[in-house]
Amino acid sequence: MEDKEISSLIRAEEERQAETLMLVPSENYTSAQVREALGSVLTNKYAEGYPGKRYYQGNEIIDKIENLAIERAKKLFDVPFVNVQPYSGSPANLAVLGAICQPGAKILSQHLSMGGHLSMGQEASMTSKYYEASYYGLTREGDINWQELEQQAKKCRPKIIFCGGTAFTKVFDFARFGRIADEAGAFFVADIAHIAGLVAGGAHPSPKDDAHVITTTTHKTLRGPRGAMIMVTKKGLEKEPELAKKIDRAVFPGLQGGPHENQVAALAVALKEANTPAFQRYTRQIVKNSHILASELIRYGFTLIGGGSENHLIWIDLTNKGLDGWTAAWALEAAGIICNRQVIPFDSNSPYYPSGLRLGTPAVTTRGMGEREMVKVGQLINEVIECARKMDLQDIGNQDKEKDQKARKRFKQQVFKQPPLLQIKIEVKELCQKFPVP
Ligand code: DSN
Repeated sequence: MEDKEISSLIRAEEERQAETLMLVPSENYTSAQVREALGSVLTNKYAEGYPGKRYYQGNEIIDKIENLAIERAKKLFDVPFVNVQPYSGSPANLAVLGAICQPGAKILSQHLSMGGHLSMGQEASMTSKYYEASYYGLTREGDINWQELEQQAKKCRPKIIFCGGTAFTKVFDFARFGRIADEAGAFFVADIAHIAGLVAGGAHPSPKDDAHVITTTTHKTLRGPRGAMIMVTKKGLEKEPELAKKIDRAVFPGLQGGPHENQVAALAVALKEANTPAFQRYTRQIVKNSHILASELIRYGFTLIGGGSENHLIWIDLTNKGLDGWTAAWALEAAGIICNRQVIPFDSNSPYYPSGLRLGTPAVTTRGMGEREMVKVGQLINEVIECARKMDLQDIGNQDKEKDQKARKRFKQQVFKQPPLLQIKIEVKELCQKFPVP
């Protein structure tokens, strides 16, 4: 590449990804083929509209690509309709809201602090300005609070009940969501962004018989490019025969302009990769790895929301460790372990300095790591947290903002110089070298 600054930064990021443990549960390593399609000439083309009905000339080949992506998605998820154009997960959920609801309509979703997603009517999201959202949460054990969900559904008679979001460690009971939505006369929209790969690979049940609409991003467990899809199920078309058309219209021209056809082509590649026995094995291994890592962390005295992990995701409540998610996440980064901090149910801290951490196994499993490595990763995480606990944490979390910020600045300066963390970083690098990024 001619642009030396950008090319050296891309190389540096490539190195960072290769030498650290990618434990953010929503991240993954795409195949070279996915990236080839993403970086192709397809990015040069405008294609507003849908296959066979474009507003620009020169779309004969683009139509074939988009049709392939649609057909592959329909086959993989066994649904009658898919829109592959949403730029990402939030616009996909907004398009569904636009297709089904009038402004001011009532919706019901998992609260942000309980693992729900912003785009489902959370206070900080614009969706809460256009739709009247109510929420349900989790129990202290990390289950869906079914009682609250049922009461809310009866009380507010929402147009949509969303399930899914960014943090949930159990298998979703889609049938129960479906029944509650049916009783309330609502559309059940299952956002499977996190678990789409697990669903495709058979490592998690599918919502196709219970939900009316399924939304998903395409870059998490599904291992495709950044992007999203909206699917309408048979049940959805029975409830509202025009639903597919409404979804198409809501995506374009309702919300978006020209689709990113390079992204659509890369998605088609990922969908083909996902429809293989190797991918099915991969998704089963993700779940196995997550279960083992969770069990190891419990053995080290970590409190896990949900008491373990039934999918790809581990949600740690750090309260008993005496440090917050921000502090732990920086210490882990200093040791080459990348995860993200996360609010926990009933958190008394803010989302920016929450009490929890979120980890996941999709990316390390892509590298070929298995049970033995998860035991090692658990040990390293514990060593990092033990080291961080011994550091100077005074005034971190102080109500006096100035004192808190000063203490956090000091911690960040010190954490990258801690000899035990530097030693763990070397161990992490050695482990990563044995499992190169494919
Ligand atoms: N940012 C995504 C995640 O990490 O779960 C959700 O949008």
